[in-house]
Formats: sequence, structure tokens, C-alpha cells
Amino acid sequence: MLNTATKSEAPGTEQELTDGFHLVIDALKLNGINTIYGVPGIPITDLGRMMQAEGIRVLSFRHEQNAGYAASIAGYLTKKPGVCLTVSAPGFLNGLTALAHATTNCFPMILISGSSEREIVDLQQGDYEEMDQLAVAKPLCKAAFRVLHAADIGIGLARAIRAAVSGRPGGVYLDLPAKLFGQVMDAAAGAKSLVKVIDAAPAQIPAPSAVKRALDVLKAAKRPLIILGKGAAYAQVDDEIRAFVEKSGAPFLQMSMAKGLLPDTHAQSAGAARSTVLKDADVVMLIGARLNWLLSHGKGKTWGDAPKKFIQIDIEPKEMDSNVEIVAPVVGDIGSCVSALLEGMGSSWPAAPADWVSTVNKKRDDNVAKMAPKLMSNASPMDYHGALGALRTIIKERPDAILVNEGANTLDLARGVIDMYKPRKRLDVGTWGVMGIGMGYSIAAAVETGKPVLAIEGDSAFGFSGMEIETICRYQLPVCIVIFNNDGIYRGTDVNAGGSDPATTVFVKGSRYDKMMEAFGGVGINATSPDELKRAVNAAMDSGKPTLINAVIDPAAGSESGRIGNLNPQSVLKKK
Ligand SMILES: Cc1ncc(C[n+]2csc(CCOP(=O)(O)OP(=O)(O)O)c2C)c(N)n1
Ligand SMILES: [Mg+2]
Repeated sequence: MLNTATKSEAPGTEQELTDGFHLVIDALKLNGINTIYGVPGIPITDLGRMMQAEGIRVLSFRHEQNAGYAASIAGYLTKKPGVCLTVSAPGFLNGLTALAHATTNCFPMILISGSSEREIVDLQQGDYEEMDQLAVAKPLCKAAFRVLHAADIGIGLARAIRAAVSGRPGGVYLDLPAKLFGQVMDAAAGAKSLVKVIDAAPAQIPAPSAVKRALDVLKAAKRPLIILGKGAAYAQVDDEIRAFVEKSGAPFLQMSMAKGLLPDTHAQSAGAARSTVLKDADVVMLIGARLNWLLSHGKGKTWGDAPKKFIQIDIEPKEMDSNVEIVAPVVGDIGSCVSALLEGMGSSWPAAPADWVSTVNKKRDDNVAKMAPKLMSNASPMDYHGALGALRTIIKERPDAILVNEGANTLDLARGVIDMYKPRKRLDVGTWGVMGIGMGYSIAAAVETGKPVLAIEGDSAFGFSGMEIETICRYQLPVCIVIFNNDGIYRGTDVNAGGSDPATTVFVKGSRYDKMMEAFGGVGINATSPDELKRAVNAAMDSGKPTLINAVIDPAAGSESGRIGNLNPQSVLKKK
């Protein structure tokens, strides 16, 4: 039912009217966008109220950055653009980090911000929250649009949706000036101006010659390796990907957020033999994974001296040859590409070379065996492995739960230790290694999937979005947050070499984050051993009550920057 109002034009005549507020709402609903993440204020407070009245779910956050991260991951999980709604200038800027993050990570998202009066902004006359938001947003997203006339709202939203989800997905900015909302137009003309986007992300079929070239290279491999990225997880063609990987027989690696696309415990998984397969493989097929810093750009020490041929499957043609030569580029959407590859393999595809497979499997099994005793550690205060050993069992027993993870040691070690069993269940810091996604991701994951969420958070990482625990309690979401509290960033033991202030990486010692949760009516627990931790998480997951567990970790247990300390620049001067 479209929104209308009646207005008497002249005695005896009545005209059905609509306005900008209602056209925005009708356009969103027409395109199946039923959930909005945002923070209210001028000029969008009433818009939020009217959205609620019209049956759209509006989740109101404490800071726009967290609402933005929520929208970004909603886009990843649903393949529909996640929408974040903010006020002008400062609210817009707070949401912008998440929009840039969505673009970098290829998540479809639309940031809709109210903005101030164009006439005053453009003459720089000092309007309330004055800023040329469109210009600021442009370099940080895939596309940016502004709507000035109510009659263009339908087209504006249609363009934003298409830009966000088609081709390589990303962030889109939609600028809605305050005056637009009150603009009135004839209701029938308004209804006609709306656009339902048909086939928003059209299939992109790969060229048959590209598919053949890729299969020829793969077939000739002596030491093949398949790397699955989060683009492969995003595609939601899990069965086809599994069939392709299994038919190839090749060892596979899954990038952080692709973990679980195939179970990490799969016979072909080389997750625990990563350094061996990267060094020794002779043919590497990338599926929805980019050769960026996370894969050491496809060259250097990590990749060893053995010559390599890369096959890459990606929807973005410009991705090819971005770091090293790609001998067999396959451009298209992952679903179409993987189906074409599978078909092209036919019925007599040879098994992967047995000596390579057994070498990789042996290395993997040795490494898994080496780690096993560490995961049994019952030390108190806990070390990372002891605490993660307990959480690993919980995910094994509850494979449908969604795991959100951020921190340095807390991230890198959890990624290695906790096996994932189902696709799109692991949500983490992504391409930038950004801190602050934790609570926004947890909220959106719970809202979009209805599944329980376990957020494993470094104490520093948690601080970036911690106030949203009030939001979690307000909406009564099934989120259990475990804070790995080691008194600081990387470690809680640093000392200031030059004065009496605390070192830059340490926090108040012995903090009790669990008490924060109690302030909002949630469950707060202090856990000092893996057994206590396991009991508390299981209780939270069973009850579905918002819970925060302060897991006390040995402040000396972590290492600088987790697993990526090598990226820190070094001073040429000796340390005093
Ligand atoms: C937005 C942002 N700011 C700063 C950083 C730098 N940084 C990387 S990890 C980290 C926090 C690590 O500490 P914690 O979350 O407590 O994890 P721990 O290693 O102690 O387990 C910070 C601040 C970042 N990645 N992103
Ligand atoms: Mg810490």
C-alpha cells in the first residue's frame, strides 16, 4: 500500500498527495529493503519514525560507525545492500568509515545521509552541519548520488541499489537534502516514479575459451592449490564450489571469512599446512580471493622459489595481473564461473597427484598434532590457546552459531584454532584489519540470520564499539561477547620508557568489562579458567540472553601485533 495524503485544492476538488519522506519509504519497501541501521537526528528523525510505522525495522545505534558496519555485513550476509541512515556532516562522517570499509571488502551497502540546504552549503554560508557530503563521499565509495526532487527518489534509489550489488559489490552513498523530505507531489505520479530493480546483479558468464584455458593449466599441475576468498563465500553457491574442489582433488586454503565454505576439517583442507602449500604449489587457483597483502601479493619469501602459475576467478577484470601475472584469468560471477569449470572437467578428470596430496596432508596432520596439547591448557590466568581450546569445542558443537572476531592476538590465534563448519559463519576484520566491527557485526548477524552470535573480542578491539552493548540489550539480541582481557593492546605488560604515564599499549589492569553489561540488564560473567569460560558461553548460547564474559588472559601471553608484527617499521636507531 503506497503512502498518500489528501489535500483540498479548491472547494469541491481533492488531490491525493505524497511527499519525500513517504516516497523514500515506498521505494525501499518496493525493493525489499526492510531493515535500516542508523542513528536519528535532524533531518532524518521523522523518517525513522515513519519507517517504523510502515513496518520497516529500524535499529537505532549509539554511534553511526557501528550502524555502518552493521549495514556492511548485512549486505555480505544477504546479497542485498545493507542500509545505514545518518544525519548530516558529523553523522555522515561517522558512517563514512564503514562505507569505505564496505567498498574495500566488496560488501554491498548504501549509506543514506540527510544533508543541509544546498544553497547555503554551496555558498559556504555556515549552515547547520554544513558540508558538501557528496564530494567528500565520492572517492571513498563505488558510486555517489544526490536527489534534489521528490520525483527522482525512485530513480535515485534504483541507481544506488544497482551500483551496490552489480559487478563487484561495494559501498554507495545517497545524499538526501533536508528539503527533499517535505517536498509534495501528486500521489499517483509519485507511485509511478518508483522503480523496482529487476535483476540487480545480473549473471556474468565467463568466456568458454577462458574456462578451457584455466582447466588446461589446472590439469597440468603437479602441485595444485585452490584458495577460496570471501568473494566465494559471498556468492552463495556453496554446493557448486564444494563439488568443484572435491572433483579437482587439490588441497585448498580458505581465507579468513571463507573458512567453513568447506568444513575446515575436510580431507583436502590445507589450513594447517599454509606455509608449505604457498611455498611449494606450482599452480594456484584463486576463487574470489585477491592477491593483496593478506596473500603477500603473490610473491616474495612466503611464496618460495618454485615457479608458479596463477589462475584467477573474479568478477572484476581489473583485478587480473594486479600483483603478478595471471596466466588464466576467468572473469565472471563466481557461480557462473564455477559451474562452467565443473562442467568443463567432464567425467574423467584425473585425481590430484598423490605424492603432493600426501605430503600436504602429513604436514597438516603434524601441525594439528603439535597444537593439540596447547589447546588443553587449563592455566589460570588463561593463555590464548587454553581459552580458545574451550571456544573451539563450542563452535564444533554449535556449527550454526555466527562467530564475530577482532583483535590482534585474539584474532590471529582464534582464526587458526577455531574450525568452522558452515559457510558465512565467520565474520571478522576483513581486508583492512580494522578494529571496531565487533558489536555492529554482531547486531546485524543476529538480526539478519536469527542465529546465536559469539563475539570473540580483544579488550582493545571491543572498546571501539563497546557502547553498543546497550543496543544489544535494548533489542534483546542473542549475542554472547567474550572479551580476551589481557590488560591492553597485544600485551598488558608494556612500560613507558620516558615518564610516569602508562605505556601507550596498556589499559587499566584487572578491568571488569562484565560489569558494563550489568548496567544495561545483560548478563555479566568473570571467567578465570577455560572450564568457567566454557560453562558461561554454553549458558549464554542456551539462554539467548545478551551476555558479556570477561575472560582473564595472562597479560604477558600475547605478541606484538599478533601474527603480523613483521609489518611494523623499524627504527634505525638502537633502542636505549
Ligand atoms: C581502526 C583501527 N585502529 C587501530 C588499529 C591498530 N590495532 C590493530 S590490533 C589493535 C588492538 C589489539 O589489541 P586487542 O584487541 O586487545 O587484542 P590482543 O592482541 O591484546 O589480543 C589495534 C589498536 C586498527 N587495526 N584499526
Ligand atoms: Mg588485548
